[in-house]
Amino acid sequence: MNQITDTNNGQGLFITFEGVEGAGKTTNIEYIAEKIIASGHEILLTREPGGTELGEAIRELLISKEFPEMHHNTELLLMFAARAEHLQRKIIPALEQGKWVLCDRFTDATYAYQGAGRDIDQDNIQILENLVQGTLRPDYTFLFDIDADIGLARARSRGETDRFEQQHIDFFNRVRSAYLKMADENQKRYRIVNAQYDLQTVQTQIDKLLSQIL
Ligand code: Z5A
Repeated sequence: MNQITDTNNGQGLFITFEGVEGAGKTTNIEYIAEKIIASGHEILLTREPGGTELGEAIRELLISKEFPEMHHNTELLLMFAARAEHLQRKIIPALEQGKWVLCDRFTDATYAYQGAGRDIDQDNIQILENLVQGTLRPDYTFLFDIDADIGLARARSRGETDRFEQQHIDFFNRVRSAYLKMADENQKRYRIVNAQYDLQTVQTQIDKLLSQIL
């Protein structure tokens, strides 16, 4: 049987978190998870690339500086290989059990990083999206929007950088613009958080946006 579900038929919600590096996704996803649990829902908190044993191994290949010259198509295919595993083993089963799936990055990251960042044709990304996901798409996407400069400075202040974080600022400016364009084109799905402020101000925005969903 084809394990790709055409739609999110369970009662769970599929929520993804996007933005340039250092925007605060990882920090705030925990905060959001606590709020959703407190409102009585079971959750699966996960991330991409990764989320399964195989996916995490693929993640290591992708972010490692061991392969600085990885071909862009290889990068694209590895992202979707990890995603196929993640969907079949974790995301779809959780949604079918009625859980809310909170995923730190998903396919919009592919459109932003491999599409706008690496200049891979969107149509080719869409072919892989349809192959791997069927018609399953996130119900909501929180975009943590921040100047790429500020986000990168935050990310780099943590210490060692990964293969992506070594890209030129122009790359991250293209990524940010691609996210803002997707948000504009998918206004029902997207919720934009201005991530430039201090954490408390960011979380006040999140509370407001979450109250529309919970
Ligand atoms: N990637 C891709 O190319 N294509 C794809 O399809 C997918 C991914 C799915 C790994 O992802 C890489 O994979 C990623 C894109 C690529 N590129 N890189 N690098 P990742 O999600 O693991 O990596 P990341 O986005 O770089 O994570 P990050 O740097 O940890 O960013 P973040 O999660 O948005 O930020 P954070 O960890 O919550 O916060 C960063 C620091 O800022 C931290 O020290 C916080 O304490 C601090 N922080 C957070 N919020 C604030 C506020 N409001 N004020 C001040 N300081 C703050």
